[in-house]
Amino acid sequence: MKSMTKKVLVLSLIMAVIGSAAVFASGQQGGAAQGGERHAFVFKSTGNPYGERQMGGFEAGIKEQGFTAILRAPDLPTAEAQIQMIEQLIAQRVTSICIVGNDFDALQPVLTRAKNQGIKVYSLDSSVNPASRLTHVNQADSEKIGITLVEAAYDLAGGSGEIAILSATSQASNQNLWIDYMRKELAKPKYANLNLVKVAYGDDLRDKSVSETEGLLLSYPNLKCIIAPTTVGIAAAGKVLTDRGLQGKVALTGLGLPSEMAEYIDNGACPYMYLWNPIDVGYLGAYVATALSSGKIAGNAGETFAAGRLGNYTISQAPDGGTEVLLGPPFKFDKANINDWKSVY
Ligand code: RAM
Repeated sequence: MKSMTKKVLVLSLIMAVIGSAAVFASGQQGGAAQGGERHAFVFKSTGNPYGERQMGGFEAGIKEQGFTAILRAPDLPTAEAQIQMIEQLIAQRVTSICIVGNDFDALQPVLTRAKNQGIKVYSLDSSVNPASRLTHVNQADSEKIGITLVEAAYDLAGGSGEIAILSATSQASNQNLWIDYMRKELAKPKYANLNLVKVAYGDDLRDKSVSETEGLLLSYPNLKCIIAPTTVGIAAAGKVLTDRGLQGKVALTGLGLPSEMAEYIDNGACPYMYLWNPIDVGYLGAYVATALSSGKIAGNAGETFAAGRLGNYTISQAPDGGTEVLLGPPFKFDKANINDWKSVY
């Protein structure tokens, strides 16, 4: 019995070695096209339902084109953890890497190495700097997100008073960009009586987001509104406000998943919020991957490609000097429509 197990083990070891040798050989011949393309997606961290939906959309888009999707996410949302994963993907000679960046600049050396080996590198959701990417899949116009969230806070706070932001990590480039646009908007005379007292960081971790919300309530007893431009943060804040019965006293808005926020929209803790379809963001990424690998696009502004059920897209100039593919406008969720969406994503 024991020697039988041993034989099986040895055999599977030999097969694994032959298997990896084959992958290595095909990679050396630029063989993604020969052995089937393998497209990788690296999200910010595990345990984020938004990230799971993005990865689901990516996988569906890659599979329906007949290729293999490799999905990765580190335990913690750090650049260091993503660098290790990208090193592994370079060693595996994947066809493309889609990175949801935990840092704008820190991934540049490893992503440059990937690009130099012929791997098509692009970012999605949370961008990396233009030198690190061929293009970026942007879920919605970043400036519009910033302006929209400030307008919502102004409305919910009744035009004046203290407001705070509950963000993801302090390095998350998507949240930081939205916050920059929020600050620009808040500088306008219309918002002179709205006072941004703090930007707190829950790191897209549920527990930390809960304690940061509690900290905001303790430090700022007159707080009128919390803007959470992260699905993890807004859900945590919704729970804290609900548990403390603060509906109607401290309003919550931001970017949330309908499935996680329906309860807090219904009970009034979050009168309304915004998002886009994370499944579609990932799905669009899948078509950027194959348009890059087939040479249909190189990532330059003006190039066009077809993205399956989503239709045609054109690459445009991004405000950061690189290029991007824009999915569409953010969508508003409130009591009137949340029940139609909570089972979708
Ligand atoms: C969180 C992540 C993600 C962001 C959404 C809105 O899930 O930080 O990157 O796009 O929120």
